Amino acid sequence: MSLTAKDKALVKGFWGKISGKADALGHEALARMLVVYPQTKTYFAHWPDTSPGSEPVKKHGHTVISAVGDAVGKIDDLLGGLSGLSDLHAFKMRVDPSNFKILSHNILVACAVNFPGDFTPEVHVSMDKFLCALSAALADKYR
Ligand code: HNI
Repeated sequence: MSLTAKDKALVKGFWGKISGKADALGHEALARMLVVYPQTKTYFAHWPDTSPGSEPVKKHGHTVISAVGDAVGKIDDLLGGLSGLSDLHAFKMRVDPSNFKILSHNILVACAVNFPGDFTPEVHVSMDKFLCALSAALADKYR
């Protein structure tokens, strides 16, 4: 299921509208992932706090959503563009790739909650396809 030119245009258009508020989106997505899927907390056991609004969750929400924004810019070559990040998740953090789907789901929920006007069903489909492609690229170095 590859991204069409229309998907790419919708993703870039949506991101262009929301990028000024990306940190709030990143925080909401990460905080929801940690609360709703508590098994994901095992990867962040070295943080002093994993609750919504805590400093590490805010900081890492920024890190993750900046990387997603960066990936929007690399939408024509996600495999190449994300290979370094894939290496890190596979060999340093050792994140089970099934978790990429969980975070993607929470990013979509956060988009819907924060930007109900811009997050139309059409944008929803294209963002879902984009996050699937991003997750596949992140999982590429695992084997
Ligand atoms: Ni992820 C670190 C991006 C999904 C667990 N992660 C990062 C960094 C970026 C990043 C960027 C910083 C890397 C560095 O040190 O240079 N992560 C992303 C993106 C996604 C993602 C774009 C998917 C959309 N990561 C996940 C998931 C998990 C995860 C689903 C686990 C549930 N990531 C981590 C952990 C770290 C991390 C753990 C290290 C964090 C720290 O503070 O030590």
